[in-house]
Amino acid sequence: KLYPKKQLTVIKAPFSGGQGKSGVEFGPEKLLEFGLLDDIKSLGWEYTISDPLADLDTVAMKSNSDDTYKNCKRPQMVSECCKRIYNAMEDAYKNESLPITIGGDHSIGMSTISAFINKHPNGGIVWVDAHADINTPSTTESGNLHGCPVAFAMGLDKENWPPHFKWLDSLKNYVKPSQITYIGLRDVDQGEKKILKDLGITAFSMYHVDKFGINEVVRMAMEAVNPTGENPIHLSYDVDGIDPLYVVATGTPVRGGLTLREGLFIVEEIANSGNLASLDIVEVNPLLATKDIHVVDTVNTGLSIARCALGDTIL
Ligand code: 5AB
Ligand code: MN
Ligand code: MN
Ligand code: MN
Repeated sequence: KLYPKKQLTVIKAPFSGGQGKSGVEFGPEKLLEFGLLDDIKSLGWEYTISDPLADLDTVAMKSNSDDTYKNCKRPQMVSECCKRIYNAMEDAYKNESLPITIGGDHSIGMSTISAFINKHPNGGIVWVDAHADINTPSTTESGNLHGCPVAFAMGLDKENWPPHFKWLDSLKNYVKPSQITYIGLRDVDQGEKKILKDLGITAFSMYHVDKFGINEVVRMAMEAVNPTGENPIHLSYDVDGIDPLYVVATGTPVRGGLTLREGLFIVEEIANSGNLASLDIVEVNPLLATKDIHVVDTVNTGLSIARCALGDTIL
């Protein structure tokens, strides 16, 4: 058992520099305001809170910076914040405390999956998302680093990395193509399709969910990244993997996504396996809603993901 003491660390990542819209930096506060800590307690877990960006004014950093490198936007602040989150993850693992990183935009995934793979070199990553987030500095058209975290954690296209990412380059392990799988894809850029294909990464799009059903897709995904059934799993959950019917308040919604139940089933199955080592819940943007109910739906979806991950069951 990975966490017999049922201790976890909530890592706050109120960060929006990986993309252009404002508001996603309020994701962590909203999840807390809607009762994340009460949910954790009522499921019998002890928590500590880690706030590695507390002394940074990331909003000011973002608006003041003309920090770009080639096509990549704000590499300096993304790198600085990701490095802090990497260290916070490392501390949590050291204390045998399950890290739950709450965002914030998905650029921070480069640090959470890197920390995971350096703690558990044989671990597997499940990335739930409408997007593959595997653009490199050469393929990204938007220049938004929340579309690139997987490529950085895999060490792809290093020749064109902004120099700020040296610390990532010096880590012992990169994520290998066999160590990551996707569920929920439906908006993948041409350059990303080529990378997924060339590297032979196992990916389950919405087509596969429709064709095989979510139960079989989760089984195949787990088999791909954890063939023995005994390795730790990191779950990186972009709430835009779920359909915008349920998750309106997010920066890059794409129609035709997972139903709420499909989205939660993935988490229930991974929790059931007993192998969940760490979790990210990202891209909740409470400012991107025209009605209060949109915020309520989206934040509650994030809370449901957390509860399922901690072993909550319907019966
Ligand atoms: B998210 C896009 N592929 O690179 C790009 O929300 C979208 O973390 C990225 O999944 C979406 O800008 C990033 C077009
Ligand atoms: Mn996404
Ligand atoms: Mn994402
Ligand atoms: Mn998004």
